[in-house]
Amino acid sequence: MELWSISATGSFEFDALADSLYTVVATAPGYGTLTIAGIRVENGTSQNVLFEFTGGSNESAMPDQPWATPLIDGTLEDDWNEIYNDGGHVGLWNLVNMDYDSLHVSWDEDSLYLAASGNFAGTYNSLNLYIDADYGEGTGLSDLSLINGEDDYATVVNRLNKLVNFDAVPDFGAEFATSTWGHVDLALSSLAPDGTTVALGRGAIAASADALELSIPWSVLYPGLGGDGVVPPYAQIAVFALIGSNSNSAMSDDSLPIVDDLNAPDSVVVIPIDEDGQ
Ligand SMILES: [Ca+2]
Ligand SMILES: [Ca+2]
Ligand SMILES: [Ca+2]
Repeated sequence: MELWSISATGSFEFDALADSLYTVVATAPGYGTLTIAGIRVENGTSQNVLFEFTGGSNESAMPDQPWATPLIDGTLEDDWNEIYNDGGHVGLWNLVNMDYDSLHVSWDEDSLYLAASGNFAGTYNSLNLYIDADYGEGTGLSDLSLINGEDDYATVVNRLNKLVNFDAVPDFGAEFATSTWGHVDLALSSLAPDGTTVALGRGAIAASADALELSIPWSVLYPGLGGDGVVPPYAQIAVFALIGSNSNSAMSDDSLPIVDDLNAPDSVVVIPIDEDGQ
């Protein structure tokens, strides 16, 4: 048997079959089994037999390519993949008071890893990241004003910015967020569509004067899939990052990605996780 293709549309060729009647049984992950009987091979003639899988679909897939397992320690090593760079854009709060440069991603079979680089030496502001686990579905929180919390910097939830509405990016809705303070007070929270937050105990997060690094296990990102490093077919993650202040009611105009209107961003950084659906 010669394997010609295993793509969405492909073919198999069986060579040198003796004259006979054949039955072919075919399966595809997530679909039913097809049995085609009565295929007659006679006098060396060739036959085309069409398999058409219908109904059903894959429920889970593997991330396309495990890249690396970065050390989450606040130092950006060279095993990250840069996915967005703001081209040297400096916000109105200038470099002394925190400024993002770039966003980086990696993953392995266990976790998704995200990092931001920049000038994070200032101690009066916070690094906010909003993470959409299923970009394209429009699920999650899109109006950050719904997040509960006081207008101060005492907790992650209080620091999460409340000024941004993602209505202009209808595919985006955040399921997770973090907000740092002083490079030490930082944690990941889940976000519900109504603004409810829950602190997450799993994953790692670290920050320094020039990098923020974090990990989220796939099992936390996609609890409905039961773990084991699986993701939804064609999964895309999206991220929006901003510099917040010592209250949740002010922010720098230096974000990832850079947008015209920080209160109503019209773009986010989209990260394809699975492109082959399996
Ligand atoms: Ca590191
Ligand atoms: Ca910048
Ligand atoms: Ca979402």
